[in-house]
Amino acid sequence: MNKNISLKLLLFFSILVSFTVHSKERVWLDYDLAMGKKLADVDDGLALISALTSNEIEIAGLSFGFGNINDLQFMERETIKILHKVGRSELPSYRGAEDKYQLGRSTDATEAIASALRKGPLKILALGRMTNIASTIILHPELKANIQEVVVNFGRRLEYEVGVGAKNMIMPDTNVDGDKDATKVLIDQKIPLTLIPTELMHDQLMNKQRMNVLRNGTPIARWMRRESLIWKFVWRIYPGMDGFIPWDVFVIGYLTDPDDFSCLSNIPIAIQNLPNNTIRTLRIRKRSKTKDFVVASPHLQNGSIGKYCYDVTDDHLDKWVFRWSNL
Ligand SMILES: [Ca+2]
Repeated sequence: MNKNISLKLLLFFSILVSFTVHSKERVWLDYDLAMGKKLADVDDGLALISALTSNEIEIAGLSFGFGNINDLQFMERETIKILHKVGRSELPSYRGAEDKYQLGRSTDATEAIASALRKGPLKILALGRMTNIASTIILHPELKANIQEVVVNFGRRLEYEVGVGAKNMIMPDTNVDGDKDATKVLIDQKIPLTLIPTELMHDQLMNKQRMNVLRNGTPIARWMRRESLIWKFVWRIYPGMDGFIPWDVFVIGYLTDPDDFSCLSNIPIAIQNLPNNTIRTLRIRKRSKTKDFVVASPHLQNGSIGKYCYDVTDDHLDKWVFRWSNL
């Protein structure tokens, strides 16, 4: 090859590499990992694996706290197991709040998030209760400006709500209900929230067909399927569907495949007390007549301004299943 052409090619590839590196999103991941515990939701596990193996994301740090389960020692152990499986053992993970009464208290998680915020603007994917993020804001209010966006799996429209299945069952937003005060801190402090609600993913199920793709995949894919089988069975019993919604995975997808998402930008978000139409779950036997919901609507007079994503392309979950099957 002529020297001139090689030099030009070299220049082209260095620009390409530098563009790729700089276009990566700097992201903090806070979660409530329960994958591996019997009869517990597996979505945080699937989401964590997805984030750790996505080229589009630069993980600035990991933290966890109570939520799906309250056993933080278990979460620590399972995080280490997952990091090892996907070849990211170098990443530390930090322990956060053990319950909602620790809101405002300093933990390893709050200090690690603060330290990442001091280094520059950061997007936070908050997959569990808002406690760790809210506590960081309470303890280090001067760092608020560096929170570019907090992407969460909760919220609904003020005017109507979309449920799951043929009976349109309305799921409770456990990430809000589990620590309402922490959610309120984020809204009161006008943190830019992006809501990834049930409306967007209500028909995207990890069904038999998708589970079969994992069965024919790599050892990691087969392990992910094995870990998810009991949870799929739980959904078969109640709410009686072939498959489960892998909620938190869509929060990761919002960053890795933004073009798949349809969202309303600059929309007011607030907490409102509305008639309670959510389904009963194993944890919630008694249901109050009204309930606080995080709602988005152009008709809200006050609240913080954020984003409400209401739809995702039909093949979005298939993309994830394909990626997982090749891990
Ligand atoms: Ca979660």
